[in-house]
Amino acid sequence: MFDAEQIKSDFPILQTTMNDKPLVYLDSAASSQKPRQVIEALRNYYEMENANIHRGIYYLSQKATEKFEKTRIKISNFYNAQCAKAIIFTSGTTESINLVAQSWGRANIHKDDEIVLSVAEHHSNLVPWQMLAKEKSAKLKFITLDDNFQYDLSNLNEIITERTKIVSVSQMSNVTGSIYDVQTIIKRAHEVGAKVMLDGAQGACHLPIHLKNLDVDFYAFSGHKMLGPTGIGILYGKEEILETMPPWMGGGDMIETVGLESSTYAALPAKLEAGTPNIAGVIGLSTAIDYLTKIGLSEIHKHEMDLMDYTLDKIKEIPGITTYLSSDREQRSGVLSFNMDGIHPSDVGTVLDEEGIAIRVGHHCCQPFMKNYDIPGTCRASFYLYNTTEDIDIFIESLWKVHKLFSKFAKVVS
Ligand code: 7TS
Repeated sequence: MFDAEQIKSDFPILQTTMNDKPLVYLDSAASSQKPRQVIEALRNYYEMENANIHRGIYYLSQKATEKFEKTRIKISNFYNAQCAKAIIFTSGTTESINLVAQSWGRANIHKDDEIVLSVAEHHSNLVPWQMLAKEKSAKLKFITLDDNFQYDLSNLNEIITERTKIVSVSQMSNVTGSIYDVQTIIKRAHEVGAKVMLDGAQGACHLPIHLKNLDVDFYAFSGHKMLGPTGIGILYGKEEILETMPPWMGGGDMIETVGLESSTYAALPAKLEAGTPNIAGVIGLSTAIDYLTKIGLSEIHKHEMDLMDYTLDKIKEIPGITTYLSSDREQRSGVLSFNMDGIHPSDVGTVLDEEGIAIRVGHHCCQPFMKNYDIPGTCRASFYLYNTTEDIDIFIESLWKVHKLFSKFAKVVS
């Protein structure tokens, strides 16, 4: 039985206050909070087990190495990946995408080749490809959005063609929470021999994922959005593709033999993991996955959908609210972007902050998305497993306060 109150009690920060009000945290799309279990795992590692990995002959180093490598297997199983070797530790989604653009991209993208993205991408899945396209004189093409905040796939065969080398799109929007039909995109890309990378920064923490069934070539995500520490992320790649990729960064751990003039490289996954990795981050992420496994990603998604239904029911009573949301319930998640008529998103965020409510306002690192809809930004409330209907009640009550405050102000100035 899913019990959000019980879950919430595992998160120390959610027992604290912000501006002297109980904290209502509605910004999990930016970063999730961490349960006591994850914090304890980090503390235990630093207090009892801290050592570098893959190099020590002594007990502590071997223990740290074992925990580190077991986590790779755990992640592989949790997301139904091809194999543990296909899981590469990075610092986050951003680094994972840059790794693919710089390693696979530099080796495989040439003049006039086409890279397909969407207009809804986070800057992390836009800028690395712009840099590559500039370097290689390649062309960027974009999937647009329809009126329902979904990818417009009506002209997909014209966008993804024989010239396309890679398609890199997000699985779930961090602005609208839209769950996209990525299966159709993957199928079309593979028809023309292109690779597909999915930005799973939002998908990996909210949706049950079966990487093998998805048949995706690369998948990137961040530990900090799924109850884990900051600075740890994953790049999944099909083993046969990762095998062909040149190393991106050079250094310790990624070599087989080193001479003064040249070196040979280690096998996967070490080839793509130069230097001392974020060992504590991996150990914390391992505990985060245990926590998510215990609750279940399907249950978490269902809870977020229920919270969304509850919120939509109440928010529509407030005059002048515009929401940016797919009309089909099945294509939504626990992210709600909205604007209040005549009130700047920053003003909404400031009043909510005073009420102890954390939301994000602005462009959410998706400036082209905002340009597409000709808006300066949105207010965004995003839910996770620890949010309760009581959080939503406080949020809605505070939006009413914003509405009353600014309608009074409008009367004074008119
Ligand atoms: N892609 C998507 C879809 C994201 O939502 C984010 C972070 C990233 C990539 C980058 O992840 P990072 O962990 O490498 O930084 N999104 C947000 C957000 O919506 N608000 O703050 C960060």
